[in-house]
Amino acid sequence: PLSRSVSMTSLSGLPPWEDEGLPVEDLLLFEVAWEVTNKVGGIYTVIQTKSKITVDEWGENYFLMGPYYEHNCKTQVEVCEAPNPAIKKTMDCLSSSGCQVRFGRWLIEGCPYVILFDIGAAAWNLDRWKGEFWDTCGIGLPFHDREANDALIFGSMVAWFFKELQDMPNVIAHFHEWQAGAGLILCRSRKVPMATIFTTHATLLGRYLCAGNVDFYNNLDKFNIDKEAGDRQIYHRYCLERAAVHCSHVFSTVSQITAVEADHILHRKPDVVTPNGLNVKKFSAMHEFQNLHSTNKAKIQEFVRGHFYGHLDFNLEKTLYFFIAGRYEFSNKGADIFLESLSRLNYLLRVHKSDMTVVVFFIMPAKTNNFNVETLKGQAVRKQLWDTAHSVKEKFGKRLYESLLKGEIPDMNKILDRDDFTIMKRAIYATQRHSLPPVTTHNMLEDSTDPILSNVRRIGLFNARTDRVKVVFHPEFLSSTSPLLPMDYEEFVRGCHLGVFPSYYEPWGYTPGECTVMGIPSVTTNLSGFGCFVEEHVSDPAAYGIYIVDRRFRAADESCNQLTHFMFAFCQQTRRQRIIQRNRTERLSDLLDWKYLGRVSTDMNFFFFYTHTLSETACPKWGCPEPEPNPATHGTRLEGEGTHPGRDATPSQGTPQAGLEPQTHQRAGTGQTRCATAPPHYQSKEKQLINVCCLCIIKV
Ligand code: G6P
Ligand code: 1S3
Repeated sequence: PLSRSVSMTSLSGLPPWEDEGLPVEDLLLFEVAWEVTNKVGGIYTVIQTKSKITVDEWGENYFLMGPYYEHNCKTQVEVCEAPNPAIKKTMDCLSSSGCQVRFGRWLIEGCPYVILFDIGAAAWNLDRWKGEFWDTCGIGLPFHDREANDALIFGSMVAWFFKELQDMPNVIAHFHEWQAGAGLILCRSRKVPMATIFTTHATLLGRYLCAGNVDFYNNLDKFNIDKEAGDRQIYHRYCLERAAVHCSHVFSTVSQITAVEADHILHRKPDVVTPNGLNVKKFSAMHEFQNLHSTNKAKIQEFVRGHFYGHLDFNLEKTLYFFIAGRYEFSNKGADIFLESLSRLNYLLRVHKSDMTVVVFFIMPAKTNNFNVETLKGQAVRKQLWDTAHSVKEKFGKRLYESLLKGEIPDMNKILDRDDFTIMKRAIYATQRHSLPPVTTHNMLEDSTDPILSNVRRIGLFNARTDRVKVVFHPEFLSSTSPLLPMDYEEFVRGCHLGVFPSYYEPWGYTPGECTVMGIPSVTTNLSGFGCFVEEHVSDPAAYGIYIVDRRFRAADESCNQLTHFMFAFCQQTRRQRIIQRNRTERLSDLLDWKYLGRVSTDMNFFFFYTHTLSETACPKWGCPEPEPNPATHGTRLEGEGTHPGRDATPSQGTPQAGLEPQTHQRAGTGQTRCATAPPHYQSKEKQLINVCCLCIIKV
């Protein structure tokens, strides 16, 4: 049992991990996820950004577990021997039975230890492990579902590892998402003495249902979930996910909205919500991120010069760059309403005779067959113009210099000779084109059925000269080694003006948060975990460059109008207003820092062992990190205090704005004042969590 080496009472009355007499150092924390060293989606970002604060807190006792892929390991991991003898012994035991397990340090901030399991090398066990899994929990996996089979191999190895790790008495294992779920189910069914957490970052069925154009949130309680999962041929995966949820001691998710979804779809209310954070790096000089915007925008402008060659009849100084990026889930990520709104924005800019142009980038990976010729030609033409201008400039400069040396002002009509004019004319002629600048940068394998391209055709946004909104679909993630747009994602975001993420299904959604910490305004929705979090914590998000589209209580058409209005208003801002807004946006970044949000996660882990000693007060010591208040909410008005002094002028109105107003600081009816620095959802969950964790200890 968990309590084996942990005293159940703390004489000092302090939370036990702060009582020096207790053997906290015996605790080992494992985080298990398919995306450890293996980037597929957002879970990689969660683990990678959280690792620094977790290592700071857990030191040598923290281990990540993931699948071994040779390329990932070679490029991201420094392989070494496990310093912990118990772990080494366990790994040797698995290796001697024919399984390959690697140990090393993941070369990211914090350099956490990783234990990687070679799925391919253990695949010969698959049939046996499938049989065991069936005998254990009655879940059968079809042979054709490669992902589910791999998840089972991974889970079986993880469970085997924990079973062998008998020398360590106090183990906490945190499993992420259904792909890691099999390990949890097997550990529990084999009665391995450990505490388990399961975090879902999205429900399988939720994702599928939303992608199918279902009115999801208004029908959460009405779905026949078994049937829906069966209809979509994911019943086995769904069973695996649901079993993991119910086997875990503590079940958590990343946002309140996904907590409600999980309650209906997985039939368990999460015990705690742990919002996703980021590893925020502050520049010592405030203007540094503004400079970065400028230099990175210049790189995007270079691309645009090439892509729109022959059609550059818009002013690049009056051009704004919008973008959407992420997994290519057309309606879940809101690309559908974005395109519709762009068509309306185009109309508005045209009828208002606006001199602004908007270039919109869609960065969503799809099946392609490399860059298309027209796009590559654009960059070649731009390069040729640059080379021509450069060589003429050199000649011009040399002749001017020689003339000045002789004490003469040269005749400007003669300083360039006939040849110079010829090469300049030829360069200009090369910019003629008989087609419109392409919408997509790549050869699409499913061009005729691709949802973005089909909708572009429907709304007619073909990059015509008269269009004020131009579209560039880049169906591949960005890379600084690309011959077309040589920028990595962070540089690209910094160079843009607005990120637009009008998601319908988004348990958290890192993209707008990433924009925020880089000082770039963004659009999100009240159906995304991030959007709800911001709505809860910031009193006027739009003034801080976070526009929240209402997709919950409005019809799609109304949401489109709202999004159009946000974008049109953004286009009407002056440069000065945009600069002020970026400053305000960047100021919100502390709110999203793991430094503060991480306390929810790490303290949750400690809870497994120590909850019994916590007094159920309104603000237990673990929840209130004073004297290190969250700067984003610190200084806000507490009950009975005066208002916070005004900050910058509002970009649109030029009037002073209040700071981040607390939503409420008093729990209704209780008269208890909530600590201004602790996240409210955490506070409201504390009692429930205490009960849950006490139960966990009893269960184990
Ligand atoms: C940053 C730079 C300024 C530049 C501005 C352009 O603030 O520090 O030098 O003028 O970006 O802003 P814009 O919104 O027009 O890209
Ligand atoms: C999921 O990744 P996704 O883009 O498939 O997990 C992310 C991390 O928690 C979350 O931000 C996102 O909303 C989910 O959808």
